[in-house]
Amino acid sequence: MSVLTALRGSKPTVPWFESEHLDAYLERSAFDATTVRFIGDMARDGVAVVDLGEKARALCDQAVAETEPYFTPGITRVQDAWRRSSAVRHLASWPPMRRLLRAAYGRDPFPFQTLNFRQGSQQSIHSDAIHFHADPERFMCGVWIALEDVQPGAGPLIYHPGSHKLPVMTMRAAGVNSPTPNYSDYEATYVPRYAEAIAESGLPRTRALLKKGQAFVWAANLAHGGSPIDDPGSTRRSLVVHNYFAGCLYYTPMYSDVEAGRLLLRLPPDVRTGFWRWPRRKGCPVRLSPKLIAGFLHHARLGEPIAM
Ligand SMILES: O=C(O)CCC(=O)C(=O)O
Repeated sequence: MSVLTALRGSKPTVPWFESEHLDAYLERSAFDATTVRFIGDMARDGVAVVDLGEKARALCDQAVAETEPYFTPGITRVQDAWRRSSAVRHLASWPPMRRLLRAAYGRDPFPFQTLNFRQGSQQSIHSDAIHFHADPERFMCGVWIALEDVQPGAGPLIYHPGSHKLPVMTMRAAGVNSPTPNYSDYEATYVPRYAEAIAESGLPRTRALLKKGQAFVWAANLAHGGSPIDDPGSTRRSLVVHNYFAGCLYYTPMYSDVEAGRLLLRLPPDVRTGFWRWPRRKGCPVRLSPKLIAGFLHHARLGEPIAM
Protein backbone atom coordinates (compact mmCIF):
# COMPACT_ATOMS: atom_id res chain seq x y z
CA MET A 1 0.00 0.00 0.00
CA SER A 2 1.46 3.40 -0.99
CA VAL A 3 1.63 6.14 1.61
CA LEU A 4 -0.98 8.18 -0.29
CA THR A 5 -3.44 5.28 -0.50
CA ALA A 6 -2.73 4.55 3.12
CA LEU A 7 -3.44 8.09 4.25
CA ARG A 8 -6.43 8.75 2.00
CA GLY A 9 -8.92 7.29 4.44
CA SER A 10 -9.41 3.73 3.19
CA LYS A 11 -8.98 1.09 5.87
CA PRO A 12 -5.29 0.29 6.49
CA THR A 13 -4.18 -3.28 5.79
CA VAL A 14 -1.43 -3.07 8.42
CA PRO A 15 -2.11 -1.62 11.90
CA TRP A 16 -0.75 1.94 11.84
CA PHE A 17 1.67 1.41 14.69
CA GLU A 18 3.23 -1.50 12.75
CA SER A 19 3.23 0.34 9.42
CA GLU A 20 6.20 1.75 7.55
CA HIS A 21 4.06 4.89 7.07
CA LEU A 22 3.63 5.52 10.80
CA ASP A 23 5.54 8.84 10.83
CA ALA A 24 3.43 10.31 7.99
CA TYR A 25 0.26 9.08 9.74
CA LEU A 26 1.24 10.72 13.04
CA GLU A 27 2.21 13.97 11.32
CA ARG A 28 -1.16 14.22 9.61
CA SER A 29 -3.29 13.10 12.58
CA ALA A 30 -2.48 15.73 15.24
CA PHE A 31 -3.21 13.36 18.13
CA ASP A 32 -2.83 14.51 21.74
CA ALA A 33 0.35 13.63 23.66
CA THR A 34 -1.24 10.61 25.43
CA THR A 35 -2.28 9.05 22.14
CA VAL A 36 1.09 9.69 20.50
CA ARG A 37 2.84 8.09 23.48
CA PHE A 38 0.49 5.09 23.35
CA ILE A 39 1.12 4.57 19.63
CA GLY A 40 4.89 5.04 20.13
CA ASP A 41 4.98 2.43 22.92
CA MET A 42 2.98 -0.03 20.81
CA ALA A 43 5.30 0.55 17.84
CA ARG A 44 8.51 0.07 19.83
CA ASP A 45 7.57 -2.60 22.36
CA GLY A 46 4.27 -4.10 21.18
CA VAL A 47 2.82 -3.19 24.59
CA ALA A 48 1.55 -0.06 26.35
CA VAL A 49 0.32 0.57 29.89
CA VAL A 50 -2.75 2.80 30.32
CA ASP A 51 -4.30 3.98 33.59
CA LEU A 52 -8.05 3.66 33.18
CA GLY A 53 -8.87 6.17 35.96
CA GLU A 54 -10.93 6.31 39.15
CA LYS A 55 -14.29 5.30 37.67
CA ALA A 56 -12.68 2.19 36.18
CA ARG A 57 -11.06 1.36 39.54
CA ALA A 58 -14.52 1.32 41.14
CA LEU A 59 -15.72 -0.98 38.35
CA CYS A 60 -12.78 -3.32 39.09
CA ASP A 61 -14.26 -3.98 42.56
CA GLN A 62 -17.70 -4.52 41.06
CA ALA A 63 -16.26 -6.90 38.44
CA VAL A 64 -14.59 -8.95 41.20
CA ALA A 65 -17.86 -9.11 43.20
CA GLU A 66 -19.91 -10.08 40.13
CA THR A 67 -17.54 -12.86 39.01
CA GLU A 68 -16.49 -14.31 42.39
CA PRO A 69 -19.42 -16.82 42.51
CA TYR A 70 -18.10 -18.55 39.36
CA PHE A 71 -14.79 -19.40 41.02
CA THR A 72 -15.84 -22.61 42.71
CA PRO A 73 -13.04 -25.07 43.69
CA GLY A 74 -10.97 -26.10 40.65
CA ILE A 75 -12.15 -23.22 38.47
CA THR A 76 -9.28 -20.99 37.39
CA ARG A 77 -10.81 -18.85 34.66
CA VAL A 78 -14.20 -17.63 33.54
CA GLN A 79 -14.81 -16.92 29.89
CA ASP A 80 -17.33 -14.31 28.71
CA ALA A 81 -18.50 -13.05 32.10
CA TRP A 82 -19.54 -9.92 30.13
CA ARG A 83 -22.77 -11.77 29.34
CA ARG A 84 -23.80 -11.54 33.00
CA SER A 85 -21.60 -8.86 34.62
CA SER A 86 -22.26 -5.23 33.72
CA ALA A 87 -18.93 -4.18 35.29
CA VAL A 88 -17.01 -6.61 33.05
CA ARG A 89 -18.99 -5.38 30.02
CA HIS A 90 -18.24 -1.73 30.85
CA LEU A 91 -14.54 -2.31 31.45
CA ALA A 92 -14.27 -4.34 28.24
CA SER A 93 -15.87 -1.48 26.28
CA TRP A 94 -14.05 1.39 28.06
CA PRO A 95 -14.39 4.40 25.68
CA PRO A 96 -10.88 5.93 26.20
CA MET A 97 -9.36 2.53 25.42
CA ARG A 98 -11.49 2.27 22.32
CA ARG A 99 -10.21 5.68 21.15
CA LEU A 100 -6.57 4.68 21.71
CA LEU A 101 -6.97 1.39 19.86
CA ARG A 102 -8.76 3.10 16.99
CA ALA A 103 -5.89 5.60 16.69
CA ALA A 104 -3.16 2.94 16.89
CA TYR A 105 -4.77 0.46 14.48
CA GLY A 106 -6.76 2.71 12.10
CA ARG A 107 -9.87 0.50 12.24
CA ASP A 108 -12.71 0.37 14.74
CA PRO A 109 -11.95 -2.06 17.57
CA PHE A 110 -14.56 -4.28 19.16
CA PRO A 111 -14.12 -6.50 22.23
CA PHE A 112 -15.25 -10.05 21.40
CA GLN A 113 -14.22 -12.15 24.41
CA THR A 114 -13.44 -11.67 28.09
CA LEU A 115 -11.53 -13.89 30.50
CA ASN A 116 -11.52 -13.41 34.26
CA PHE A 117 -8.73 -14.91 36.34
CA ARG A 118 -8.65 -15.16 40.13
CA GLN A 119 -5.06 -16.46 40.34
CA GLY A 120 -2.07 -16.20 38.01
CA SER A 121 -2.67 -18.22 34.83
CA GLN A 122 0.88 -19.72 34.60
CA GLN A 123 0.24 -19.99 30.85
CA SER A 124 3.13 -20.92 28.58
CA ILE A 125 4.68 -18.14 26.53
CA HIS A 126 2.66 -17.72 23.32
CA SER A 127 1.49 -15.17 20.80
CA ASP A 128 -2.26 -14.54 20.61
CA ALA A 129 -1.86 -14.81 16.84
CA ILE A 130 -2.06 -18.61 17.35
CA HIS A 131 -5.41 -18.37 19.21
CA PHE A 132 -7.22 -15.58 17.38
CA HIS A 133 -6.05 -14.01 14.21
CA ALA A 134 -7.38 -11.93 11.37
CA ASP A 135 -6.95 -11.25 7.68
CA PRO A 136 -5.44 -8.71 7.17
CA GLU A 137 -3.06 -10.03 9.77
CA ARG A 138 -2.30 -8.44 13.17
CA PHE A 139 -5.71 -6.76 13.54
CA MET A 140 -6.26 -8.21 17.02
CA CYS A 141 -5.08 -7.13 20.44
CA GLY A 142 -5.30 -8.08 24.11
CA VAL A 143 -6.17 -5.65 26.91
CA TRP A 144 -5.22 -7.07 30.32
CA ILE A 145 -6.80 -5.14 33.22
CA ALA A 146 -5.52 -5.50 36.80
CA LEU A 147 -8.55 -5.89 39.09
CA GLU A 148 -6.19 -5.65 42.08
CA ASP A 149 -2.51 -4.65 42.54
CA VAL A 150 -0.28 -7.43 41.17
CA GLN A 151 2.12 -8.84 43.78
CA PRO A 152 5.51 -10.24 42.61
CA GLY A 153 4.79 -13.72 44.07
CA ALA A 154 1.31 -14.01 42.52
CA GLY A 155 2.43 -15.13 39.02
CA PRO A 156 2.57 -11.80 37.18
CA LEU A 157 2.08 -11.57 33.44
CA ILE A 158 5.42 -11.91 31.61
CA TYR A 159 6.28 -10.69 28.12
CA HIS A 160 9.08 -9.99 25.66
CA PRO A 161 9.07 -6.34 24.51
CA GLY A 162 9.67 -6.08 20.77
CA SER A 163 8.60 -9.67 20.03
CA HIS A 164 5.56 -8.39 18.08
CA LYS A 165 8.00 -7.66 15.22
CA LEU A 166 8.95 -11.34 14.82
CA PRO A 167 7.25 -13.35 12.05
CA VAL A 168 3.88 -14.81 13.07
CA MET A 169 4.37 -18.53 13.85
CA THR A 170 1.61 -20.73 12.41
CA MET A 171 1.05 -24.37 13.37
CA ARG A 172 2.85 -25.50 10.17
CA ALA A 173 5.74 -23.10 10.83
CA ALA A 174 6.03 -24.67 14.29
CA GLY A 175 6.36 -28.10 12.65
CA VAL A 176 2.80 -29.45 12.77
CA ASN A 177 2.28 -31.36 9.51
CA SER A 178 -1.47 -31.74 9.56
CA PRO A 179 -4.28 -30.10 7.62
CA THR A 180 -6.43 -30.30 10.77
CA PRO A 181 -4.22 -29.41 13.74
CA ASN A 182 -5.62 -29.77 17.24
CA TYR A 183 -4.95 -28.75 20.84
CA SER A 184 -2.51 -31.64 21.44
CA ASP A 185 -0.44 -30.38 18.49
CA TYR A 186 -0.46 -26.96 20.10
CA GLU A 187 0.85 -28.29 23.41
CA ALA A 188 3.27 -30.88 22.04
CA THR A 189 4.72 -28.89 19.12
CA TYR A 190 3.79 -25.21 19.05
CA VAL A 191 4.51 -24.39 22.71
CA PRO A 192 8.09 -25.80 22.81
CA ARG A 193 8.95 -24.53 19.32
CA TYR A 194 7.64 -21.08 20.12
CA ALA A 195 9.65 -21.00 23.38
CA GLU A 196 12.76 -21.92 21.37
CA ALA A 197 12.11 -19.16 18.82
CA ILE A 198 11.75 -16.57 21.58
CA ALA A 199 14.94 -17.79 23.28
CA GLU A 200 16.77 -17.60 19.91
CA SER A 201 15.54 -14.02 19.43
CA GLY A 202 17.48 -12.95 22.52
CA LEU A 203 14.70 -10.52 23.47
CA PRO A 204 14.64 -9.92 27.24
CA ARG A 205 11.73 -11.08 29.39
CA THR A 206 9.87 -8.58 31.59
CA ARG A 207 7.17 -8.83 34.28
CA ALA A 208 4.08 -6.61 34.30
CA LEU A 209 3.60 -5.51 37.92
CA LEU A 210 0.46 -3.48 37.38
CA LYS A 211 -1.66 -1.52 39.82
CA LYS A 212 -5.41 -1.96 40.11
CA GLY A 213 -7.18 -0.12 37.26
CA GLN A 214 -4.17 -0.17 34.95
CA ALA A 215 -4.50 -1.85 31.58
CA PHE A 216 -1.72 -3.58 29.71
CA VAL A 217 -2.32 -3.61 25.96
CA TRP A 218 -0.48 -6.11 23.77
CA ALA A 219 -0.15 -6.43 20.02
CA ALA A 220 -1.47 -9.60 18.36
CA ASN A 221 2.00 -11.12 17.95
CA LEU A 222 3.52 -10.18 21.33
CA ALA A 223 5.13 -13.11 23.20
CA HIS A 224 3.50 -13.28 26.64
CA GLY A 225 2.32 -15.71 29.30
CA GLY A 226 1.92 -16.16 33.06
CA SER A 227 4.92 -16.62 35.39
CA PRO A 228 4.94 -19.35 38.08
CA ILE A 229 3.05 -18.57 41.29
CA ASP A 230 5.69 -18.34 44.06
CA ASP A 231 3.21 -17.46 46.77
CA PRO A 232 0.62 -20.28 46.83
CA GLY A 233 -2.83 -19.05 47.73
CA SER A 234 -2.16 -15.51 46.49
CA THR A 235 -4.75 -13.95 44.22
CA ARG A 236 -4.04 -12.04 41.00
CA ARG A 237 -7.49 -10.97 39.89
CA SER A 238 -7.48 -9.80 36.31
CA LEU A 239 -9.70 -9.32 33.30
CA VAL A 240 -8.38 -10.03 29.81
CA VAL A 241 -10.31 -8.48 26.93
CA HIS A 242 -9.60 -9.72 23.43
CA ASN A 243 -10.36 -7.23 20.66
CA TYR A 244 -10.81 -7.57 16.94
CA PHE A 245 -11.13 -4.77 14.40
CA ALA A 246 -13.87 -3.98 11.90
CA GLY A 247 -13.98 -5.32 8.38
CA CYS A 248 -11.58 -8.29 8.74
CA LEU A 249 -11.80 -12.05 8.45
CA TYR A 250 -11.57 -13.69 11.91
CA TYR A 251 -10.24 -17.20 12.50
CA THR A 252 -8.58 -19.62 14.94
CA PRO A 253 -5.04 -20.39 13.67
CA MET A 254 -4.50 -23.27 16.12
CA TYR A 255 -7.19 -25.27 14.29
CA SER A 256 -6.37 -23.96 10.80
CA ASP A 257 -3.98 -24.84 8.02
CA VAL A 258 -3.08 -21.24 7.23
CA GLU A 259 -0.56 -22.04 4.47
CA ALA A 260 -3.18 -24.13 2.62
CA GLY A 261 -5.86 -21.44 3.11
CA ARG A 262 -8.04 -23.73 5.26
CA LEU A 263 -9.14 -21.37 8.03
CA LEU A 264 -11.43 -22.20 10.93
CA LEU A 265 -13.47 -19.01 10.74
CA ARG A 266 -15.04 -17.20 13.68
CA LEU A 267 -18.26 -15.23 14.02
CA PRO A 268 -17.26 -12.99 16.93
CA PRO A 269 -19.80 -11.15 19.07
CA ASP A 270 -19.35 -7.46 19.82
CA VAL A 271 -19.36 -7.23 23.62
CA ARG A 272 -20.72 -3.66 23.43
CA THR A 273 -23.91 -4.67 21.61
CA GLY A 274 -24.17 -8.46 21.96
CA PHE A 275 -24.59 -8.74 18.17
CA TRP A 276 -22.32 -10.63 15.78
CA ARG A 277 -19.67 -8.94 13.67
CA TRP A 278 -19.82 -10.72 10.33
CA PRO A 279 -16.37 -11.50 8.89
CA ARG A 280 -15.43 -9.67 5.69
CA ARG A 281 -12.68 -10.12 3.13
CA LYS A 282 -11.63 -7.12 1.02
CA GLY A 283 -14.81 -5.31 2.09
CA CYS A 284 -17.24 -8.16 1.21
CA PRO A 285 -19.04 -10.41 3.71
CA VAL A 286 -17.78 -14.00 3.49
CA ARG A 287 -19.92 -17.15 3.49
CA LEU A 288 -19.94 -19.12 6.71
CA SER A 289 -21.01 -22.75 6.90
CA PRO A 290 -24.42 -23.39 8.56
CA LYS A 291 -22.64 -25.69 11.03
CA LEU A 292 -20.34 -22.89 12.14
CA ILE A 293 -23.21 -20.41 12.48
CA ALA A 294 -25.28 -22.95 14.44
CA GLY A 295 -22.35 -23.51 16.82
CA PHE A 296 -21.98 -19.81 17.57
CA LEU A 297 -25.75 -19.28 17.89
CA HIS A 298 -25.97 -22.19 20.32
CA HIS A 299 -23.27 -20.65 22.52
CA ALA A 300 -24.98 -17.24 22.42
CA ARG A 301 -28.42 -18.67 23.20
CA LEU A 302 -27.08 -20.28 26.35
CA GLY A 303 -25.68 -16.86 27.23
CA GLU A 304 -23.81 -18.19 30.24
CA PRO A 305 -20.17 -17.50 31.06
CA ILE A 306 -17.98 -20.62 30.79
CA ALA A 307 -16.19 -21.54 34.01
CA MET A 308 -13.01 -23.58 33.34
O1 LIG B 1 -3.05 -13.53 32.54
C1 LIG B 1 -2.13 -14.24 32.20
O2 LIG B 1 -1.32 -14.72 33.01
C2 LIG B 1 -1.93 -14.59 30.73
C3 LIG B 1 -3.12 -14.29 29.90
C4 LIG B 1 -2.89 -14.64 28.48
O3 LIG B 1 -1.85 -15.07 28.10
C5 LIG B 1 -3.94 -14.45 27.46
O4 LIG B 1 -5.10 -14.18 27.82
O5 LIG B 1 -3.62 -14.59 26.27
